[in-house]
Amino acid sequence: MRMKAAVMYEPKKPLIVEEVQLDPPKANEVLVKLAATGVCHSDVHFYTGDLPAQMPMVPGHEGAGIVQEVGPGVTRVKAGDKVVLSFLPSCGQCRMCVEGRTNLCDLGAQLMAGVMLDQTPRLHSVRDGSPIRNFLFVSTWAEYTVVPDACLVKVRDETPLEKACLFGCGFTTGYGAVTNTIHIRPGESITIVGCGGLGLSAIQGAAASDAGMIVAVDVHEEKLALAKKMGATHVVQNRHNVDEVVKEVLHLTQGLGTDYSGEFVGFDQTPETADIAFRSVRKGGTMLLVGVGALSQQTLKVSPFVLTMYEKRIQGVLFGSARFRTDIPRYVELLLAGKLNLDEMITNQFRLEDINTCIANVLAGNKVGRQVIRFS
Ligand code: CXF
Ligand code: ZN
Repeated sequence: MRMKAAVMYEPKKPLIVEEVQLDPPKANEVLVKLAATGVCHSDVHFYTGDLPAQMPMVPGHEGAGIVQEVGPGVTRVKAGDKVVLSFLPSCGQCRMCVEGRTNLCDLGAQLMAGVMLDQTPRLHSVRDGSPIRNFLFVSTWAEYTVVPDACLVKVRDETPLEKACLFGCGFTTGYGAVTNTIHIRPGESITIVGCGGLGLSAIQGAAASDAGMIVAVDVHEEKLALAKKMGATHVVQNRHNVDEVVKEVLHLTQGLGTDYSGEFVGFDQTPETADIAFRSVRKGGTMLLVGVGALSQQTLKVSPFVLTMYEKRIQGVLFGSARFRTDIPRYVELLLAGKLNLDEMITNQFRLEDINTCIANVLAGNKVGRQVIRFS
């Protein structure tokens, strides 16, 4: 079929929204009509070349839509089902999947290959049939996508897909970091550095877990205001002075630091933001690294002496340690019960044609919340 997609031909060049050819689903694949897709900061890493991408490519990895057609062997979903996509596949059979750590499924090794699990493309140029790479198996900046059935989960018919698309990356990553990776307990404290999509979701996870002190740190006042609405108990503005921010967190915690901290910044991650998280966590505490920085950036400069003397832990977090097939339907329940605040996280809605504006907004770094593209 022919459909409209945003194609990235070169790093740092505007994407072209144009007709492309999409092949039908093969075995264990599903054709999905996208209802909405978010613009995640990681997409922009590939646009800038901070993370390597093969082009031409259709980016986007935070999507939700409706199943149109299934290939042979697909049993999990049928045409008409609402689904949320997961950019990380889960085969259900490898050791990590069987152990319940499905975000670390072995199929993830092929994540950035730009082709489907059988090594072939589904996207082609309408001009000469040449292949267009997919992005993280899901390529959601398009009207339709063909994805492995290892990369989606069915959700209830009542699910508002224009919100639930955030469960495909940002929300699940932030909320899961706090509720899955560390299982924050009632009364425990956390410093959340970065109050974009990830950080605001993490704050909601901490508040839902009855955390004690939830300290939100960001450069932008607007984001701190939003952080308060999501449940932050304290906010500290980062005026690009690490010592000042850390001093404030220590002051709030009688000189100890919080039980946990996390770097949720993502695209704008710097040695300073990582340092704030590392220095704000108490002795014996755990610092999470959640936002994805540029491959070339060595943002974490840690003194082994300090690490040892204070027995701090540093923990990476991929997709909020999600078991997406059970976590995402749970998040849908919370959403339908009015227990999540996605409305205020989604500050802007766009059309696919606006994709270059969305990217410019991420690059400008001062926009509040998540940008969502709606297809209908
Ligand atoms: C990223 C992780 C690194 C590869 C691209 C996707 N996760 C979420 O945005
Ligand atoms: Zn993402």
